[in-house]
Amino acid sequence: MPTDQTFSRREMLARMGWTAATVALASCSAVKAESASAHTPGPAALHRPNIIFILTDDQRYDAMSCMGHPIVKTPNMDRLRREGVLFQNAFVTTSLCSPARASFLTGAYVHTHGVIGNWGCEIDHDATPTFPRLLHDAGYRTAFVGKWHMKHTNQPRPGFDYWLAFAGQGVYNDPTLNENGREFKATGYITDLLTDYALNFINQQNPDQPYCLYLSHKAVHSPFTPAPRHENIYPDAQIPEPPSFQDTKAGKPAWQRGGIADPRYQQPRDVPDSITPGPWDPNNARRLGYLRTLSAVDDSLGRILKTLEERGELDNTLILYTSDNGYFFGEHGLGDKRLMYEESLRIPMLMRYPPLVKPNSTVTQMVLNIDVAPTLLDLADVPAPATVQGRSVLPLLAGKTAGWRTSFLYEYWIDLTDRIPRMVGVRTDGWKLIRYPDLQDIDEMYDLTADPTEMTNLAQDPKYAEQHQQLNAELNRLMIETGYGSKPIPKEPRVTWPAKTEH
Ligand SMILES: [Ca+2]
Repeated sequence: MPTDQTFSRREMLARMGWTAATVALASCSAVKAESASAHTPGPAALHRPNIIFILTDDQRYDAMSCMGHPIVKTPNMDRLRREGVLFQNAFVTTSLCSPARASFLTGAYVHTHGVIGNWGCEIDHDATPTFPRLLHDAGYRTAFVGKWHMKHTNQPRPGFDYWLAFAGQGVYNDPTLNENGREFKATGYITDLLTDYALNFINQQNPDQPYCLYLSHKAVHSPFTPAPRHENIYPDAQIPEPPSFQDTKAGKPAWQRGGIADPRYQQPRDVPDSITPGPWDPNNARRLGYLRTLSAVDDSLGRILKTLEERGELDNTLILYTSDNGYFFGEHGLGDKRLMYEESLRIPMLMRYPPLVKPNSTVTQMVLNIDVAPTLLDLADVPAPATVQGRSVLPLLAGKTAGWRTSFLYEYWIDLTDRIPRMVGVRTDGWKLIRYPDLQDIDEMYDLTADPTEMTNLAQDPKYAEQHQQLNAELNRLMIETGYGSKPIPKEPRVTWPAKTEH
């Protein structure tokens, strides 16, 4: 772990009135501390908060009422925002389920952990250890509940004391679950069931030992099946047409218009959940289903907050709420994710932990999914392994923004649908460059301040040649710095969408 992050945590603890001596004690091996005080909470237990990491699936950054969404009502997400911090510019480095999940867990870029697509790759748990496993080895009780979505098995993974999961995408109703290796058919709605098991785990914990719960929802992923109690909410909803819905792709890469010879990219609309060209439908059943499905997730968060309050441990528990990728709601005529436009790579991210987080605060720096693992390890004073490429965000919570990243690398690899090409890109605070390295096609470059809906591609505009050159150089620098290209490119699968396997 970089020294500045360790110091920042200790400085913040000191601000809270904890002396250097107690902090030093808290930094000792939790295993030793707990074995020496099995029934009396020692400094390690007191100063290492519980951690609840809640991950939703395909939730857009703005699909919360606290983000000003015109339809959806999420009172518990709003409470988390009000009592915690909003990371206003949070992104995934790859906008796709399995790769992003592996990055959350390992703190590593996709080209480092190797989970490049959704067809069943699994993390190498020894080469790129997950943060729950590291917390477990440092004395935390750990639990996984929900959607793992890498290799298509529901069997327990290393590092979890408690395991409750389904295979692959799972189903919304009456799922087959695996609890600690025992498979069974459950009855009920998935979001409520997962919450029940998560609360059971919480309620079984001993206050002497900190715990880490990773609750990974199926919702709000397709097929967007709401809980029965939410099937008819928002009866008068009129989903607004996004400003970029009528994007003609003029001036954009030819592959997006089917304009290149490569047969793979001649059906540009045939990407997952694309929207049939034509007038905007403000009552689209799929998109209404998406918003309705989110309500049970909000209920789940409310039950967790209530349980923590009842147990008296709400303020000693860090809650991090986020999503594995964004989702197009018609922007550029698209559904699904994968592309490097804002609606795809931006994610919601909220954190509540009063000792370090000011209520109703906002962090505007660019924060990534690969920052989650180092942040949670930093919080628990557990060293991050060398494979971690993200950074702890704890300094940002104390207003220490100097030296924070001003750009990041985006990567997308060939997945089940081979009609979306491999891409690399760089996003800075104000600009974005997207490159398609396998195609003879133009780049995309956007001025995010002047053109936030990314309609005008400036990559070919001579007036912006210098900007293009600078972003190219920054992209190349990031690719070298993060080791992109230092490994052989994985063999591209040739599976035509829709595939029989997961997506
Ligand atoms: Ca997803």
